[in-house]
Amino acid sequence: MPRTTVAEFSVESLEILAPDGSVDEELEPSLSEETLFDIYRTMRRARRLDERAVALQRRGELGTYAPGTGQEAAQVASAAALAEDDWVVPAFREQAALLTRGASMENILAYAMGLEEGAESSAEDRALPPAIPVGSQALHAVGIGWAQAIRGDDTAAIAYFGDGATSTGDVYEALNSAGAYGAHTVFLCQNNQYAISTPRENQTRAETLAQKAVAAGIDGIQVDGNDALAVYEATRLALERAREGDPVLVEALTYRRSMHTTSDDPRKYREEEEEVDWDRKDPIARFEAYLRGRGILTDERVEELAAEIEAELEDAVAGARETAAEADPADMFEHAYAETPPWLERQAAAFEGGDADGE
Ligand SMILES: Cc1ncc(C[n+]2csc(CCOP(=O)(O)OP(=O)(O)O)c2C)c(N)n1
Repeated sequence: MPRTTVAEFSVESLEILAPDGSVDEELEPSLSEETLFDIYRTMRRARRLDERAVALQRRGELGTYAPGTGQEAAQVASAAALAEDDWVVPAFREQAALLTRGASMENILAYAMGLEEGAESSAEDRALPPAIPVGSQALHAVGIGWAQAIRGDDTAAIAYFGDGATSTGDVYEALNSAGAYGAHTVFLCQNNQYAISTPRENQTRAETLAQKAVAAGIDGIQVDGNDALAVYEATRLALERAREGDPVLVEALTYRRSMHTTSDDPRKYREEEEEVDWDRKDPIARFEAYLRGRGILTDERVEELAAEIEAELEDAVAGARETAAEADPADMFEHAYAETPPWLERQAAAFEGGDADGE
């Protein structure tokens, strides 16, 4: 039997806005000025929220926090492409996507303070609570997308995860089952170049992460994740396909400009030069240059917006602090089980009695 090529593949990459903000007019999506401004506004809100959250953590007011700084276009522009009745399935760095979805800064901060109340609006916003086990949420999004396929709904689910997650069994299984079941699922991989201290090059020998779709028989595309227009367009098209039962993997090339979490120091494993290089490709600066070029943004509007965001942030911090002050620490025993197992009851009783070790 002769040797023949039985399968070949290629991976496309999409960029619409160059780092200097100039646009490829042939590819430019026709978005209203209002939508464009909303995307910019939410990116700015997300960045300030990150800055404030890290400062609050340093003061001991927040638990561990994972900033999405640098990934605002990948998150906001993709979430902006969703329809209201689509579902969002986030990991732990998706504050920007959740803000786009309608979550309040106050709830996000409350959640980061360890308060369950912070996740309460999730169901209304059609967003699952953040998944901490890396990659697990990709399967949840397939479950939702499969249900949508069975029901014949014209909706989709989007799973957010990182480059590191693409090495997990859960993500491989999710990609494969989405293809096999025709799930209405879009996989939005934010390749931010690091999984804690593991650089992308050590993660896999695959040339792109988008090509991981190929073995699952589904479409994969790479997109400049710091280009809000390209992310929007790639996600919009992916969602269109997913609603028809053709799942898509989108690899958004971006950079985690800040720390992995507030317990990490990136200087231990990466060079300043690399960070400076990516600073030049900042997604907000690039989008701002484009909007200024189109006359949608002026100095005045940018200043007004900055003041609005500060006011929103102040209210959010005050609200989250108030919720935290009223919270009963014993609530931590309440949410994991429908019926509290005896060993947890013993711990709760010991906690109430002042014996924090619980045994
Ligand atoms: C199953 C599992 N293993 C390990 C961890 C510890 N952990 C937390 S984040 C992380 C790296 C995730 O990297 P990536 O998927 O690239 O996402 P990013 O943090 O860059 O957003 C690891 C290993 C975890 N949360 N879950």
